[in-house]
Amino acid sequence: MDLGAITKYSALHAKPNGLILQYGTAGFRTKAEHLDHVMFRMGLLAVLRSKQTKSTIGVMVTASHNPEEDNGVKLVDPLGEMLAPSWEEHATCLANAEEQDMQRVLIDISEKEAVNLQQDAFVVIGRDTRPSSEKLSQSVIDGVTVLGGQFHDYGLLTTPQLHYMVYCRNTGGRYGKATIEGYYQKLSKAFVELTKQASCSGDEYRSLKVDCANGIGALKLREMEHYFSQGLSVQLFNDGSKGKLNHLCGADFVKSHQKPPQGMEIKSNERCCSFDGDADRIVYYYHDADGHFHLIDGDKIATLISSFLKELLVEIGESLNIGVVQTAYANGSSTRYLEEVMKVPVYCTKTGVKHLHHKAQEFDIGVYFEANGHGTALFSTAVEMKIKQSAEQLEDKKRKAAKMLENIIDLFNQAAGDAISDMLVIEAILALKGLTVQQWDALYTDLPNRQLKVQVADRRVITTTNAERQAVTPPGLQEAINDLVKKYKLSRAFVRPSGTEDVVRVYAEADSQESADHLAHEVSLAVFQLAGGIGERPQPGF
Ligand code: 16G
Ligand code: MG
Repeated sequence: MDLGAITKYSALHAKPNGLILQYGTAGFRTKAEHLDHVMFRMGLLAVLRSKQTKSTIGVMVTASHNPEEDNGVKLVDPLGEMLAPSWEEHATCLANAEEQDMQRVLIDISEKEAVNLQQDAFVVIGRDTRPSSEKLSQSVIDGVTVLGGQFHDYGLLTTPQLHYMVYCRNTGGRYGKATIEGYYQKLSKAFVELTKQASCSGDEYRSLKVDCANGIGALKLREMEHYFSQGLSVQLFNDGSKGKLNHLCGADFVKSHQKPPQGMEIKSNERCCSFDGDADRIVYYYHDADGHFHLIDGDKIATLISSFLKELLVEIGESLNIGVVQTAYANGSSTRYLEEVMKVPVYCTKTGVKHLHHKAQEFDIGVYFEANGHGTALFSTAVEMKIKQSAEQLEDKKRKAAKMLENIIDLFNQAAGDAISDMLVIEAILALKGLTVQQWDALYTDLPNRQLKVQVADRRVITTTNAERQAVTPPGLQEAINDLVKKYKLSRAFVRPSGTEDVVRVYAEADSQESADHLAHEVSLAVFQLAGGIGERPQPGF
């Protein structure tokens, strides 16, 4: 380590005194102007992680669905996963070290993690379309180079594309080529082969409206479009040519406001979807003939995908273990449908992609989705081999199903939830099964639900267990929630401290919207009273 050079460069990316940030569920995220030192230091940390794992590490500069003025950064581990938890702690320590302590913290991390400093390091970098992203990713590069790391700057990429690049580079090209063309070709080839099998080929199945949140998804989808245009024609909205990133549009807006994005004309029964700002989430929706808006969220996406995979397995005659992973936010109707109708086992984990991803790896085929639209399907290597063999050996109908499954495996981004990849999977399944968006939506009816936020002095007073479905502290809170839930039919409620905002989140569902709204409000009051609410008491009405 050239300590002199580190000190010199670090001074050019000086940390504002007293600023404390935390590597949270999705890395660091805050106002862009506070992030320069964090970027430089994450460049340093990525080099150490790369040396330790003897693998390529990714650094993504994005703040996903946050407002345009924010930015953020996260590190991507060798197989495309989120950074290991012990390194998240290192990231927090390094980002918060005052200028004079930074070197010591860096040396501490290398010693604790037994990093061989002689080892080569390679880091790949991607960024979203925020005005601040280019300069911030340059600061990452400064950090990488001052520690002697090699790097490749991919420039503008969606978050899942960067995960894909990391995964490709660390698996000797077996997963795919680590270039943007490699990504487009791998996914499009699988998609076009799949949709060739579809007997329904009307325009209804071939066109889709996509709200790109005025973000990176628009650029990448436009580049990719002609690779798959035989199978699908996409019409892009909020493509960044005029509107502001994530403003009144995008998957997060549509999901949380339960209404269509601005800037998109929707005719009745047209299939529409929204990406978020870094294109790792997707939700679908449509207007019915009466002009009512219907949201098809991550739960219904998981249901469509896992049902289809299960049907294919039955056809091939393979009894592989398939599991669906959700969080406490999954609508109760989706869980019931999957368990009782589809007979697919469902598991619940804490919120945050890394928890779902980890759990999904336990199955031959693990499908995971958050209700907010982030998810994918993971296939174990053994399954992939088995399916490839079946596609060679089986006869006629079985062979066709095995071939489809083979294409589906290629079509999923197994390194991360990916709006583009998920979109193509969904479009292929709808075309193959001849399902309209309304028929898909009718698989089950969502229970009415409501989400609220409560301001408290310190949200850490709320601790939870049982995948966040029960509060352990403060004392009396869970008992209060239990009593409130008893008042309503088909009801359920839970509270958890947010990992990305300084608030407590409240979720309630019940047999009617009115009941869900009441229950959510009453639970908010209980949180306010028992967990140190600040500001105005929660008011009824939304
Ligand atoms: C982050 C997570 C997302 C989760 C959300 C919850 C990743 C990549 N992203 O955006 O999965 O749903 O946080 O936010 O893990 P909350 O803790 O504020 O409710
Ligand atoms: Mg995102």
